[in-house]
Amino acid sequence: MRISGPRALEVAARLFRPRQGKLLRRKEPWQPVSHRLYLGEIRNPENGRRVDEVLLAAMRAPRSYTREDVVEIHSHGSPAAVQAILELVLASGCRLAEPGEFTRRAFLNGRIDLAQAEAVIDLIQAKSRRALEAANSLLAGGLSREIDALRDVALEVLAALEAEIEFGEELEAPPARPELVDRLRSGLLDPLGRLLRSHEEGRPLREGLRIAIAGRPNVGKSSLLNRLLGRERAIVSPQPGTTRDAVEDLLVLQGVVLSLWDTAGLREPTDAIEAVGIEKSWEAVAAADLVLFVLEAGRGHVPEDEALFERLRNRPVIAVHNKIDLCPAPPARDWPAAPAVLVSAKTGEGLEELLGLIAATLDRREAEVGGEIVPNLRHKLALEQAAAAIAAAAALLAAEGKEDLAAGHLHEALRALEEIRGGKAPADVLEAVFSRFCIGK
Ligand SMILES: Nc1nc2c(ncn2[C@@H]2O[C@H](COP(=O)(O)OP(=O)(O)OP(=O)(O)O)[C@@H](O)[C@H]2O)c(=O)[nH]1
Ligand SMILES: [Mg+2]
Repeated sequence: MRISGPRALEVAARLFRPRQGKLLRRKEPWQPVSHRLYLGEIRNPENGRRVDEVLLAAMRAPRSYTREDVVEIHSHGSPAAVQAILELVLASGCRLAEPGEFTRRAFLNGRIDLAQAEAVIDLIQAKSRRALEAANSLLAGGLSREIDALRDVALEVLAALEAEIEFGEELEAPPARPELVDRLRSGLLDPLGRLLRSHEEGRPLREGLRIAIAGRPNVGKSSLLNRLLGRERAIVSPQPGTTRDAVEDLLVLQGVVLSLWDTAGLREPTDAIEAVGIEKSWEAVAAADLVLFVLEAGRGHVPEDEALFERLRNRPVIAVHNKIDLCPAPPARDWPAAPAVLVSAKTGEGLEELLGLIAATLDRREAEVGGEIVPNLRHKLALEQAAAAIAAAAALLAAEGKEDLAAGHLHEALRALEEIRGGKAPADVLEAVFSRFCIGK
């Protein structure tokens, strides 16, 4: 339990008795040393009854998470103990924190910027090693430093422009136009483009790679899902059209979360429910970063498969020839224009090779992203806004006499960049960020 605010220590002194407190009973009220862990107990001050044995730590302002006085109580954690302590804390003048309120205070008190506050949520929610790394780099201020560097360039060009607007005639050597335009391009637009690309390419690494398992009915899609997960997640049966609703589950590969979607077999639907299921299959395929297109090995090229593959052609696809245990001779993997693998969901043969192909997709992504810094959706929108404003400024600077307008666009770009760090972020942006937290963070 965490208490933050100017009266946090007072509340602690009221409810907590340190072990050695018996010896020091006269020295009231009790004053903890900052950043030291005390063993003791929480007592109900009304009747002196002991509620729980706890560890308590006080972090004095400004050396705390919120930069206010903070007290943390580590109880045994049973719902009853937590509830009893909570009631005593509330009766001592505290109120319940709102979701994300501690982090919001850390932001408002200037300990972290908004991008770092978001990193805290990412740390809490990280499902994989790669997501954890991205969150840590964000928390360490990686993105914030890049944004500052971009801001400096924009300010530098703006200062040159404004000097020209202000003292145009008196300046001995007004800044050369092509140089300013070039500075905007190489100093701002290029790095902005890189950050925007790493949002696109990095999303799967941070949030997970969405993989759809698709194909005709009965080719073994659900069996493949179960084999990949190592447990019976989806219903398997010899009857075509078994899977009706898309089934999702997670698997971690190379520190990245894979969210696997088993889908209804693709064919002419036989009833309304199946039709809805098949529609969902196509939605899963459209949203996927990678499609495992499952085929029945040894059946050759079935016309229906050709038609399906046609619709998948411009998506990242791996052709998975399943049921090779039924093939007397190794079948050809001659599926056009897609990496292919021969597997048996029944025996597990070829699974390693399939995982290797998926891992290669991840490696490609990782190489494309390059750095550690992966902007999130909010950052992306602000970066796009900044990029558009700078492009407009650069275009105006190519002609004479538009300095005022160009300067206006640069101011707009600066505002957009500052919103990432939270400097001038409007209230609804803050609301959106902190509402993603849970209580106590
Ligand atoms: N011998 C053999 N049988 C398999 C293999 N994979 C799946 N099967 C069988 O093929 C049948 C269909 O498997 P499912 O996994 O339900 O196929 P599906 O593609 O999910 O089918 P729908 O959900 O109807 O689209 C079942 O009887 C499975 O036991 C395999 O690798 N080898
Ligand atoms: Mg199925």
